[in-house]
Amino acid sequence: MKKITLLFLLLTSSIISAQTVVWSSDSESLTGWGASDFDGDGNSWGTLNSVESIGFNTGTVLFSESWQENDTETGLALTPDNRLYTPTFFIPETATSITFKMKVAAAEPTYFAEKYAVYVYDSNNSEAPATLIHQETLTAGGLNSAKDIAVAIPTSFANKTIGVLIRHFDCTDQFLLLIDDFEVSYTTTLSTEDNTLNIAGVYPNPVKDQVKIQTNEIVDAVSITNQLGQRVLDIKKTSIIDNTVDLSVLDKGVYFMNVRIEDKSQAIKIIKQ
Ligand SMILES: [Ca+2]
Ligand SMILES: [Ca+2]
Repeated sequence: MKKITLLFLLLTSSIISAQTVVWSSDSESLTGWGASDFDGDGNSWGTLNSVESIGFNTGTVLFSESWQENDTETGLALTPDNRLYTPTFFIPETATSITFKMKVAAAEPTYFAEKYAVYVYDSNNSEAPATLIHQETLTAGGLNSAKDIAVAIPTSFANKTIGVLIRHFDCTDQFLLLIDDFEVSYTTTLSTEDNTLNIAGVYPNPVKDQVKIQTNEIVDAVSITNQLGQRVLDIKKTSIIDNTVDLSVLDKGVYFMNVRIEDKSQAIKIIKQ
């Protein structure tokens, strides 16, 4: 019974609003990113592999240190102010809510008190101060401690090209702050004049080969773009049967599926296995 209610709610909300992922990254490509060693100690953000045991997905994560191993017994306590800048992206004027997500953890089960903050800034206005949207000191670390955070970006950033700044600071003598799986999305409220569809999603997602687009309308075309925005696959109407398309030729990874019905389109994030 609970399940039916939830499904109903999901369907209802998909009719009222549509969510678009404007940018996401699993840290595999750092094109467009920037890092700054603001405290000037020679240590800044870097990449690290194989931290699945902490709760991250396979592949690269980004790290910043508050302690470093050396040949003394106590190691070297650092006082980081390491700043990481995401690529910038445009949020349309029609956005009614904007959300930033990432996965975060401290690497060490005992020395976990890493402090970080997340800011948003207008990339075309260097005079404007960055807006703080989140900060915390982690209260756990090590095995399976990675957690997802989702924070609102003020809608005053709509109709602007914005960037996100992640700062590791105001902590010392712990170990590593780890972050990964970033996403910025926005919601627009649909009206009949909107150029957006209200497709509920695709199934299954993650996808191995065949995937069905969940809409009652007839899909006219599908194109697939990778995370760099490059178009990697075009599927014409004649190859779309019962709103189902074959993605078996795609390599594993994260893509956006752009679904077109008449003159409207919608992008849906998919994971290819
Ligand atoms: Ca990753
Ligand atoms: Ca530093």
